[in-house]
Amino acid sequence: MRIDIITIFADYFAPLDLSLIGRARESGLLDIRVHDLRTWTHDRHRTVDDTPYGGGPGMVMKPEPWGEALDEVTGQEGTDVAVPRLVLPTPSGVPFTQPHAERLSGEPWLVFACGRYEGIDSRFVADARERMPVEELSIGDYVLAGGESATLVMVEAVARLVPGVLGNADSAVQDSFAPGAMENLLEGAVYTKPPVWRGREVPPILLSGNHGAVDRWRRDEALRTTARNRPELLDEIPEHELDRRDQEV
Ligand code: 6GU
Repeated sequence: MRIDIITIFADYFAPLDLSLIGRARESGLLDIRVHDLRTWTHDRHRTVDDTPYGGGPGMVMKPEPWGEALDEVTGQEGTDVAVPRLVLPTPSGVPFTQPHAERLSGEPWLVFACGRYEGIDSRFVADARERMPVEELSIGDYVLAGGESATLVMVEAVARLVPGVLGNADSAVQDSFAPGAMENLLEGAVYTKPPVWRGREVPPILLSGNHGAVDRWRRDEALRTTARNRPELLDEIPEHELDRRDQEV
């Protein structure tokens, strides 16, 4: 998968050299390219923003550098598809959730355009929509100073679902929010060695070797964690996915 990121803060993306994503880049599974928007300015001050028409506080990003940046980045060789999908991180976007991450992980080419200030001139978005699919996505109901940290979040959520990126092919299967039997349940408590730590024992069932009992215990734990932290998620579970034991938890 190829991912291009256009930003005025290229240094913000240094974490993409690390860990899971860093290794996937080295192995060639991910081709991530970070571009400085100011490359496509032509004035001495490399200006990317201006005051908003209609007045009001803050600054708006100018359309010209963004238009040129997208033209050049999308005109580059590197994938077997003609056009990428453009992702615009914005607090006014559609909420980004695990189904988005799954769908985007199957795309061959994504471009993230990181706006700052009060956003990018809307004509840039309208112009891009004529040539490629565009999604405005928000990572939650709070306001960040710019799209960079949101892009890091989305790139990580997407990249770990690209086949081969996770070491253990199964480890995405049991995630909270992953599709499957525990869909819509949060993962419950987990334990490792030692069996007793500061007087606290690991729940004996996990040491029993009884896989059926362990599965049942994990599901009960997931139900309890969900009821405590995200009770509204329990209402979304279809009746036929709940069994008698679930109702008792
Ligand atoms: Cl994607 N961008 C910004 N600036 N703020 C946000 C966001 C994105 N998602 C939530 N808040």
